[in-house]
Amino acid sequence: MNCTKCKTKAVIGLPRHNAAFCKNCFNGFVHDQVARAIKSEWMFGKEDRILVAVSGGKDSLALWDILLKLGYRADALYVNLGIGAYSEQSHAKVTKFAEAVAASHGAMLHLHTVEQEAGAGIKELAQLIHRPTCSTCGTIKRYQFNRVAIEQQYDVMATGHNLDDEAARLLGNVLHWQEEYLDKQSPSLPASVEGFAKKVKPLYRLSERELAAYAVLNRIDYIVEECPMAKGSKMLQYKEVLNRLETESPGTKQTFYWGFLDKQSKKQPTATTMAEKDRAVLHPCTSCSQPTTAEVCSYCKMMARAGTAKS
Ligand code: Q46
Ligand code: ZN
Repeated sequence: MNCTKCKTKAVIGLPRHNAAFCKNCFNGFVHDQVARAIKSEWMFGKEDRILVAVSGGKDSLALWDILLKLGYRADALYVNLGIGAYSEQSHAKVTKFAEAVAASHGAMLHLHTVEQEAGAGIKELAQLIHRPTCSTCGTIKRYQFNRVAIEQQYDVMATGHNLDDEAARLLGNVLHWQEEYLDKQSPSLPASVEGFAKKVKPLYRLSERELAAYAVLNRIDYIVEECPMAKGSKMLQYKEVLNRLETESPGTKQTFYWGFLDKQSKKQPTATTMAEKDRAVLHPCTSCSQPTTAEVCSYCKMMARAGTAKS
């Protein structure tokens, strides 16, 4: 198998693009897909400061690497969830990577430790407040990323969601007709109200397999294990189904998700209408000032409940 572009020996075949690439041309392909995503969705420019949400996994570390190599000003935030060996290992991978990019690009890493703030790791905290671990985790991560982005004056927050993540999420939203989620499933969500950071997903054009190959070829040392709490999750089931379809018909995930984005862009209420809707229902939390639909935001409620349960 030879590289479609330069005809030297290929290291990876991409059936959905009907192509194969050597390492250099594959890196070029990956960088090009990210650059196209940033441009077509108006994500950010060279002057903007970007905060990348990193977990120690391949996608988020690859995203940080790619943005820096493309010449963007990108720092990162890692939230240590306090899940035993998994968090210890992912924390170590992130720190090692951050030291390398601090030296080569002057980028920096912000850190938030759940145990330090809540007095318990994510599993114990979820038990204490009688909520599922992943929804507790989601609330904490969303809150902390937004807080750091706003407090440290980043222009935009970027996450490592890839094509597989977005296609699986779309399948879940369609299966349950979650219209509100469908409306907001976009690779670029504007900062609709003051106190909310703009959120973007620059990897939405690349598959999980392509990102794993990018990480390996570029010697990015990432944590291979998934978070142990993800076991048996609906998202993993949807990914499995989509993978089976993709094997039978390469390009299925892309057609499904990009097709959805194309239709959304035609019928989508404009960013202004979405912002108007948000402005009508959101106001500052009386405890921390982050925008919320209730009087007190769900993060502050959660922390208060954890405090009461412990005392
Ligand atoms: S939500 Fe759940 Fe993930 Fe948090 S506890 Fe792990 S699996 S990390 S995206
Ligand atoms: Zn609050």
